[in-house]
Amino acid sequence: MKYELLTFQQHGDDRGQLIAIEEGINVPFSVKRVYYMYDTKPGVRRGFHAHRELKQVLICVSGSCSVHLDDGTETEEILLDKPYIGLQIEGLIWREMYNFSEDAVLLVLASELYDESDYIRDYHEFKKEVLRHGEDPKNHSEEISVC
Ligand code: T46
Repeated sequence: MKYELLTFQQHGDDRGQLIAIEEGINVPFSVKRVYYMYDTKPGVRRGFHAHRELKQVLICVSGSCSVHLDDGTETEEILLDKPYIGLQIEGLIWREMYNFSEDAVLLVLASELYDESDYIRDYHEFKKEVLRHGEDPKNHSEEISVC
């Protein structure tokens, strides 16, 4: 499964903590867009899609939430509850975010501007694209790059 957990360096002192995110230093792609979700209502599950090309890092900068990942073969449940941990995902991974705490702020760094055509919102279509992708020999040696 193409995901990595990134641990960002914390610059802490007696005032508290600070984390700096710098392109090419601790995020391995050019960040073209930042968005965040907050005030998520109890019991809400978001996402339900995959991306074709987009690379992203998800950081729960306040509170906690969980992320369900599915690459068409295996699934993983990732708990994001530390502001210094980033979940890096790219390629064909179905994702759903759930169990948001009341104070959760989920910040996302994205490699591209918003583009609806990069979304696969139908799970059956996702599975078909995973199969097509697996049959293409040029995709066999792909690895996620991490700073
Ligand atoms: C993803 C997960 C982790 C925009 O106008 N611009 C944006 O950059 C984004 C991300 C969304 N929107 C609009 C589109 C929808 O009308 O905001 C609304 C909510 O977006 P969506 O339903 O896609 O949100 P999620 O939480 O299901 O998914 C989002 C991202 O869209 C997606 O790329 O990987 O967070």
